[in-house]
Amino acid sequence: MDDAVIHMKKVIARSPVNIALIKYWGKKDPIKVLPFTTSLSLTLTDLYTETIIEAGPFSFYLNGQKANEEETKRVKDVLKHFQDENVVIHSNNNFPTAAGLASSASGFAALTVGLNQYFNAGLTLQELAYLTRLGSGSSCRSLVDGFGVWDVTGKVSSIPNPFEDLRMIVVVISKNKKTISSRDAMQLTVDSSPLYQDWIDDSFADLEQMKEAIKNRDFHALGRVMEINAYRLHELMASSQPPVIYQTDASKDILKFVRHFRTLGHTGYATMDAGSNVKILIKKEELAVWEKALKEQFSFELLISRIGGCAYAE
Ligand code: 2P0
Repeated sequence: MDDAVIHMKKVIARSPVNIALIKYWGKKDPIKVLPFTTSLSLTLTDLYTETIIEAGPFSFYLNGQKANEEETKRVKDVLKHFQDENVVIHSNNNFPTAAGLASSASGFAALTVGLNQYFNAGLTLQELAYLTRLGSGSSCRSLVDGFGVWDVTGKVSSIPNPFEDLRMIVVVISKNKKTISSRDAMQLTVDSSPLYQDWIDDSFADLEQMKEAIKNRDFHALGRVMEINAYRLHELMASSQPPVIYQTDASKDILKFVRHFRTLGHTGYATMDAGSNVKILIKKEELAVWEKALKEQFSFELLISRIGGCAYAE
């Protein structure tokens, strides 16, 4: 291919957010970004990053603005593994950035598959997983559809999703950027929490139960394990020195609401990540009833997404 063709090239990549049902929190190998525990997630079809890659002197724009030094450095950490660095990258999220909605995960998955396409690099799934993790560990789970599994050896695989018509409601409690990044916070936890070994052990037990629930198409079992794992994550974070607290009173109110609403016979389970927002996994047929109740009792914005899909480029 001659230079003229390369310079006209434009690649558009898109990646959904992924939400972990079994969480990742801590690196055994920070250089290769290998986790202490195996995590498992679902992608959110309707919350995604779209990334445009074109030729030009290197620059990186996030939601229309020149990205800061830290964000740019992480992009370069991935980009330097490709043919050259002469690309202009525009990355846009269709949801609030850095509010515990895993924007860096969808962002890096879109970037990596986009660069792979742009440079015709022909990388395999595991090679893409390795590169995208350099930007954001959990991003490798957005490379696959179904339940994305990222194991302790770094391998990414997928378990087909046997549940039809699930929905995730994201209760947007705060759109503010978090005060401590996941990357720094999880390292602090690994270095200082007395509960860290217990977290590892419990996490593998949760994973086995989750796999069993998926195999049995048992939504209640899946939801219960998902919720327990998230509660445990936030206890673990709080046991760090100094404590890492992402939950706010509003988050706790929503969690309480979810527990209460279940006692009224409704089916839904909550999870939380490195931010104050709460995500509720429900069955589609109950969407209207959950939405109505949440809107009646709270004034938070709700983002509703279908489940599934993975990063791709064209
Ligand atoms: C997860 N989170 O499993 C967990 C749960 C947040 C809470 O992975 O340091 O962007 O780049 O590997 O993957 C968010 O952190 O962090 C995250 P790095 P990442 O989804």
